Amino acid sequence: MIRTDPRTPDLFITPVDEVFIRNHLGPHPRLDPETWSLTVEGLVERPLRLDFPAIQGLPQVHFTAVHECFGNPLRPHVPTRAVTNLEWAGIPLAAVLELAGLRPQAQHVWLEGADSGDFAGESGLNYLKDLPLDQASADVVLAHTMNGEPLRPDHGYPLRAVAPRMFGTNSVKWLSRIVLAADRPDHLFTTRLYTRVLPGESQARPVREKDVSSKLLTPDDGRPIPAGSRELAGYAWSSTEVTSVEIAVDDADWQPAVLDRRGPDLAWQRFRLRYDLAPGPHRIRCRATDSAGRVQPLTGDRNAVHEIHVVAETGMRPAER
Ligand SMILES: Nc1nc2c(c(=O)[nH]1)N[C@H]1C(S)=C(S)[C@@H](COP(=O)(O)O)O[C@H]1N2
Ligand SMILES: [Mo]
Repeated sequence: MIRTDPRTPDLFITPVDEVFIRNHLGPHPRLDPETWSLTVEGLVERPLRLDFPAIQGLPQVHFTAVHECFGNPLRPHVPTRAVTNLEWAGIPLAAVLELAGLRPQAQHVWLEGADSGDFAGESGLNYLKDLPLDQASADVVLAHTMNGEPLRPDHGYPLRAVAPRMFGTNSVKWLSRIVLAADRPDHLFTTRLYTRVLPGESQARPVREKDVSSKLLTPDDGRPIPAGSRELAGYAWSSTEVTSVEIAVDDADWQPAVLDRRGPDLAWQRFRLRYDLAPGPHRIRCRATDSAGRVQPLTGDRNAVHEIHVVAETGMRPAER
């Protein structure tokens, strides 16, 4: 099940009830924290089995980050725009790796969930992802809390990985096993699906860092609005900071919107532009650029510019939000 288009689009933090749920394999596991444990194995000095109190005893971190589904891995270029902004709490993966002690050959971190089932014609799969050790130990947090409440069962209770710079697919839910390895695992969700060829490249690479993207949330897509001066607004995000957002109404030129700075967390950034909407139908588009110089393509890829369609009406009472 994927839910998009939150009913409360102006909120900076997405309420848990509005967060999409994306499961690839069978019914999700119902884990009991009394019996659940996390094992850390492979190229480590001291293999570990940590229970939930042991996790809670480690130093905690809190942060806000965009949580975005890449979309259907069988159709990697189709936009789905399933995106939220969430507050997480948990422990840095680095703290667990330090407890276990890394052997010098360790290069990759494998993250495995407790769910299993079938996907895309393959059966008996576990949910498995992998990240390069340096990226994983710099960024990944093992989270037990979403927006100040314990993870709900659908979102990975009692513990999940959160890779804040990366697409949601890397944030393994119901985390049960961490393996340190010299190589990447060959698996449906690591080397066969969730890979793509980026524009201008010839080799497929794994789906990791988020694309530069943006979404118009105000006004409501498809709804009539009063003609006149209106605020056009939404959120932009990327794996790096977004440096500009432009808005185009109908065939007019792109105009720079006012854009909030990102701050220290990997949160989304609000943009807004006052615009005088003449009576009649309008197409409104937004396009973000990030600090790496990446720009949203006009069409043809999963982060293609977002467009909404509204009809501006005269004689309608303004109900500004
Ligand atoms: N164990 C496990 N982890 C998983 C998945 C899954 O199917 N199983 N789906 C992934 C995908 S594709 C996404 S987008 C996010 C969704 O997280 P959410 O359901 O909490 O929003 O979880 C990721 N982690
Ligand atoms: Mo996803």
